[in-house]
Amino acid sequence: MSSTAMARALVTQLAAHGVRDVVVAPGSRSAPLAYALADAEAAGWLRTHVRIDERTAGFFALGLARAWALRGEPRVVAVVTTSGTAVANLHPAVLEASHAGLPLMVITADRPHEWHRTGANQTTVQTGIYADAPRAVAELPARANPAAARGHVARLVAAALGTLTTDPGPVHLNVSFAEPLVPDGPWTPGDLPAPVRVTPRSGGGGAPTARVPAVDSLPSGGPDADRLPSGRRTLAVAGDGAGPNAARLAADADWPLLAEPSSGARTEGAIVHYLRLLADGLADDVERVVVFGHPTLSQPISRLLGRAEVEVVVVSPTARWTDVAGAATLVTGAIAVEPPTASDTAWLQRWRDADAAVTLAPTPMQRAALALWDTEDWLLLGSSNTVRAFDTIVPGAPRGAKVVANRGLAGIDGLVSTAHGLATGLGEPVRVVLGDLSFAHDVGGLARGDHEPEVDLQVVVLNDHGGGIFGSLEHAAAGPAMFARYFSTPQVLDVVAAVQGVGATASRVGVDDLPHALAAPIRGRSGLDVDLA
Ligand SMILES: Cc1ncc(C[n+]2csc(CCOP(=O)(O)OP(=O)(O)O)c2C)c(N)n1
Ligand SMILES: [Mg+2]
Repeated sequence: MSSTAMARALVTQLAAHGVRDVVVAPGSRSAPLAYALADAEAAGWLRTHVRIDERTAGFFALGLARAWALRGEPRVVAVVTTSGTAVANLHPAVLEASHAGLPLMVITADRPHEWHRTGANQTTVQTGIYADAPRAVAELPARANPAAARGHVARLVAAALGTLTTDPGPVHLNVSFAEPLVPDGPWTPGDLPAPVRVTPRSGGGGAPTARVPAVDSLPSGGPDADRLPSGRRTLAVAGDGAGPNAARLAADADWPLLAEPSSGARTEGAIVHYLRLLADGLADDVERVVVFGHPTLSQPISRLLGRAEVEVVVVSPTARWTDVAGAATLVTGAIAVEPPTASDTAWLQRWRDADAAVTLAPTPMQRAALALWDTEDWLLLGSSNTVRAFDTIVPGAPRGAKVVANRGLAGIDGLVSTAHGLATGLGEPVRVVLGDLSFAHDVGGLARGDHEPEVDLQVVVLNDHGGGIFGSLEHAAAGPAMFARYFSTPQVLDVVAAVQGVGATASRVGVDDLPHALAAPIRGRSGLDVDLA
C-alpha cells in the first residue's frame, strides 16, 4: 500500500484519538506525514508546529504536552521526524517526558526495512533507540496495510496517557515509507472516525494526570483514600508537580509544608527556610513524612527520608512514585486527614516561628528570584542554581500555582524550547528563567520559522558567567584553572546579541533594575540578560 495512504490513515487516527498538536521537523522520508498533516490542519483537525532542530522540536512538544496537562485536559502531543540522526536528537526530550510522566508520541520516519545494515543513506536501526524510556513501541513497515494504523495509534495513545497503566509517558512509533513520498492525489479530511474506546477498569478515575501542578490529581477524601491519623509530628514534602492538593491537605492537618517552587504547592503557609531549619535540628523530632510529587532539590530532605525511625507515606497518582531510600511503608493514590490535635498545631507553630526567625541577606540571584516571584505570568524555572535560588527564598504565595520546571531529569538542556512550546500551548505569556550556560545550551529554542506564529515568551538569563552551581559542590576545591576550564566553563557569549540574532528584543539589566524591567508586559519574544556580577 502507498506511503500516502498510510500517512493519511495515521494522521486520521491521531486526530480521532485526541491528538491536537503535532510538531514537525522537515525531512524527505517523513514527507508523507507532512503532506497529510498539512491537509489535516487545513481541515481543522489539529495544529502543526514546525521546528528545524529535532532536539528543540522534542522539548517544544514537551512544553505543549505540559500546557494540556496544566489545563486539566491531558493530551498526547506528537512529534514527527525524518530518519537517521534526527531520531537521536529527540532522545533528551523522550527521557524528560519519561521521568516527568508526560504523554509525548515520537513518530520517526524510516527507510524500508530491507535497506537496514546495507550502507543505505540516512538509514539506521531506529526501533529501540530510546531503550526503556517509551511506555510502548510500535513498528509499521513500508507498504503495510493502512488499516493497521487504528489499533496501533489507539494502543500508543492509551500507553502515553497511562489510561490502563497509571504510568503516562513517551511512546515511539517507527514507520517506514517507500517511494513515492509525494501524495498520489488530493485529500480533504472529512468527519473523524470513532476512536477505539479504552477505559480503565474502575471507570471512575479516567486517565491519570501527568505530574504537573494545577492538576487536582490527589483527591483528599473519597472512599478509597487512606486515612492518616492525627497526632504524629508530620512534615508534608511537596516535590515537583505535587499539585495544590498537597497544600490543602497540609493546611487541613496542620502539617508544616515544605514545598519546592515547582510543586504547585508553594502557596500560603509554606515554610520558606526549610533547608536551614532542617539543618538546625528541627528535623530530629519528625515522626512522619508525607511525600507528594517528585522532590529532588535538597540533600537534607533526602537524608530525612532515609532515616530509619521516620515513617514515610508517599501519595502518588501514577505508578512511578519517588522513594529513593525505599523507606515508604505506604504508597497511596489518595489520603484523608483527621482534624489536627493541639499537639499538631503546636508542632506547626514551632516551624512557623522558627521560619519567621530566620534572617538572611539575599544573594543577587535570590533577589532576582524574589523579583520574578512577584510577577503573575507563567514561570518556567531552569535547573541548577536557578531553581535552588527560588527554593531558598521565595514565600508561599498564589503565584506558586503558576510555576513549572523540567524536573524529570533536571537537565540544563531544552529549557527555552520547553518554554516556547508552553507559551504556544497555553496561548498565554510565559517567562523562562535560567542560567547562562543553560541559555547557551538552547539558544536555538528561541528561534522561530518565518511561517510560525509569534508567541509571548521572555527569556530571563541569570548570568553569573558560568556554571555557578559547581562552586557550591566539592569541585570548588579543585584548583582555579581546573575549576574554570572543566566545571564552571564560562562562555564567550553575548546574550543580548544572541537573543537579537533570532529576531527577539533584548536588554541587559542589573538586579536592582529587574523589578522595573519585569513590570513591562511580555509581548513577542524577548530576553533579559541579568548581570549578577
Ligand atoms: C544536559 C545537561 N548537561 C549537563 C548538566 C550538568 N550541569 C548541572 S548544572 C550545570 C551548570 C549550569 O550553569 P548555568 O546554567 O549557568 O547555571 P548556574 O549554575 O550558573 O546557576 C551543568 C553543566 C545537566 N544538568 N544537564
Ligand atoms: Mg551560570
